[in-house]
Amino acid sequence: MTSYMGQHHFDVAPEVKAALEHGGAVVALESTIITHGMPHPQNVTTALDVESVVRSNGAVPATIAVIAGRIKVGLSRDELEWLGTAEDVLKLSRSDLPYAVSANRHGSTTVAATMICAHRAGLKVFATGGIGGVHRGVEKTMDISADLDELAHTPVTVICAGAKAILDLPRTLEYLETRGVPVVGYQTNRFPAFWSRESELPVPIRIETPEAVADLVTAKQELGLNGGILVANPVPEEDEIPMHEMTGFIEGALEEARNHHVTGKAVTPFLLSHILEKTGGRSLETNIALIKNNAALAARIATALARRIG
Ligand code: PSU
Ligand code: MN
Repeated sequence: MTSYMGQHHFDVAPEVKAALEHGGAVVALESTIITHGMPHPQNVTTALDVESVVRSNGAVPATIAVIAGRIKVGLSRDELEWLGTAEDVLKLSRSDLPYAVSANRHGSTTVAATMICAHRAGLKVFATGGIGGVHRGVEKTMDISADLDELAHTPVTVICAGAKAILDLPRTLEYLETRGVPVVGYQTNRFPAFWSRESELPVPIRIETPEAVADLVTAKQELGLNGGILVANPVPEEDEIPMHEMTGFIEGALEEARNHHVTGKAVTPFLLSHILEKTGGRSLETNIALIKNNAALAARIATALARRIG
């Protein structure tokens, strides 16, 4: 395999290494969703199911996390299960990653940190649930997820179900446009809102097939334009919670967060678990369904890309 910066901090799983060496399709998966996004045991079963969805769509999964300061690209089943209940696991974004490495800490990687590690190891496609974005009330808090700047910098294609509807979606899209990130609606004209298939926002680019997404990735690279691409893939119809049903839950969660003075990194996990409780678990079912749906599409895009590169 080609060498890359900071390589001695990485442990790439043998199966992932072999796939990369043969120009095979690999899909990166994040781990914050396991440690901070879902309760146990659904976090572990979902992580394992998502890996099998990637496999059944022709690619090798590589879940990324930091264990005792080592950046793991591809977790074993034991590591994944351990992560599902482990304590003292930091939520790592770009700003936290070097500390977790230097201090031999455990950490789960957000979209931003997963993109960095994936890119270093040579992975080009990454599936997640929903990216972080511009938070509502940004005029007061300045809370903008580092996921957005990472998309501007790092050449990885991220497949998501849009941004979580707890965010300020119009500002999230504006920010991505400013930072030069192509935002693709996969078979949709509207930016999906995570639990719901549609927001009222038009999506800048509509693409119909994994091959056409691979064409876009290739053209961006050929033009020497840095940074990633965001592919927004709506949750399947039978699993969605329509926006008008979500609005009340979202507003309730935001108010609770304000009452509890929740700030910084804790905001997203707090809102997700509050919504899970108030929807009686329905939001979790939707979350699980959309991640699997994204994993399948990511594997098909990775396969289309591998065919032309490999
Ligand atoms: N999507 C989910 N659940 C999650 C996240 C995304 O379905 O837990 C995580 C991702 O790791 C994302 C992070 O990068 O939330 C964003 O956190 P913040 O808003 O603090 O940047
Ligand atoms: Mn934040």
